[in-house]
Amino acid sequence: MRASFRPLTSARLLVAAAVLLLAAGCASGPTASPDLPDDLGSPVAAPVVEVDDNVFVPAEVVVTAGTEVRWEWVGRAAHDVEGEGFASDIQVEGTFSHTFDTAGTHPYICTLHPGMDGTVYVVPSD
Ligand SMILES: [Cu+2]
Repeated sequence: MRASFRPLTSARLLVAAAVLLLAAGCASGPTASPDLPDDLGSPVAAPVVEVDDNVFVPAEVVVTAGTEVRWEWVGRAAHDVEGEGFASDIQVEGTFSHTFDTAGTHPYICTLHPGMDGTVYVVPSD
């Protein structure tokens, strides 16, 4: 399972770079669709994010609107999941789930650990 960590980190950097490019260059573009990166992969049907010690794995997930994302605590320390419109308890084990109904970019953080963050990209279900 650990073997998958490094590629995801690289992918995260690429996504961050893409977001910056979009922010810099597309301010006058069409506004019909949500502000999502162009290079998102295919949506995941039943995403599970591991809440490990000071990192969410994977840090980015892509889902279709209406999909429930589930976080599973696997580390030893206490963490939480907090974003706009959703927040878990601070917990050391167990799970938290949230259904994302609105297309767009949904960043979230662990409020205990600066730099421990993730993003849920929600694409329209059409
Ligand atoms: Cu944390």
